[in-house]
Amino acid sequence: MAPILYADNLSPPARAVMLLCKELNLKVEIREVDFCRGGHMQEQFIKMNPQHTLPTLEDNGKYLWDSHAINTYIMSKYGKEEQQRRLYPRNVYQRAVIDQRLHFDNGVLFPAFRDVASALVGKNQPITEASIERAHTALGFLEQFLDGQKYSCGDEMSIADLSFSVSILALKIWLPIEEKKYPNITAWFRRMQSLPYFSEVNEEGHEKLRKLVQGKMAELSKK
Ligand SMILES: N[C@@H](CCC(=O)N[C@@H](CS)C(=O)NCC(=O)O)C(=O)O
Repeated sequence: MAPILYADNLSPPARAVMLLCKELNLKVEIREVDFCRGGHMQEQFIKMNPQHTLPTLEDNGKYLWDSHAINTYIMSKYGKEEQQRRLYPRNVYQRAVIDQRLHFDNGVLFPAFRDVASALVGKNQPITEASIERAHTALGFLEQFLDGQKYSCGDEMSIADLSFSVSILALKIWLPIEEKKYPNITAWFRRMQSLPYFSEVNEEGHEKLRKLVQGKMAELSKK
C-alpha cells in the first residue's frame, strides 16, 4: 500500500514532502486536511499526531510527522541507490551537513516566516521590525551556505534544498528578497524554480497562502 500523506497544499512543509515524492517519482496517497477549517485539530488527526502539524505521514500503520523527518525517512526507505547518492548521501559527513541544513530550516528559516504569518492571520498582529530583522538574519546564513556552490550542501541538489525552496517561496510573500543583497539565494532559487515539478506542486497552495497572508496585511494597513 502506498504511504499516505495528510496535508494541505497551503502548508509549505507539506509541499516540501510533495516535491520530494515528485523528485523520486514515489506514489503517495494525499489525504487533504483542511488547515483553515481546523482539520488538524480534529480528534482523529490528533490521535495520529498529538503535535497536530501538517504534513503527517502514515506508512504501514505507523505515523511520522515533521516534513524534515518525513523526507529523511522517505529517502532511507524509498530512495533508489542513485537517488540517495544525489539527494541524501550515506557518507557520514555529507549526510550530517544535510541534516544540519534541515535543522536550520526547521528551527530558524521556516519559523521566520511561520511566526509572522500565524501572528498576522491568527492574532491580527502586524509585521514588526524585529521579525524583519530575524528573517534577514536567517537569509544571511542561507546566503553564506550557498557561497561558491550551486546548492546549499554542494553542487548537487539535496533534500535540504527542497525544504529551503518552500520556506523562501513563503517568506517572499511578505519580505522582498533582493538580488543585490542576496545574489546567491536569487540564483539558487531560480534553479529550484526550474525543477520540472516545482510549479505544479506549489502553484495552487502557495496562491492560497499568499492571498491569506497578503489579505491580512492589507486589512491591517487600513486600520
Ligand atoms: N516543523 C514542521 C512544521 C509544520 C507546521 O508548522 N505546519 C503548520 C502548517 S504550515 C501546521 O500544521 N500548524 C498547525 C499547528 O501547529 O497546530 C514541519 O516541517 O513539518
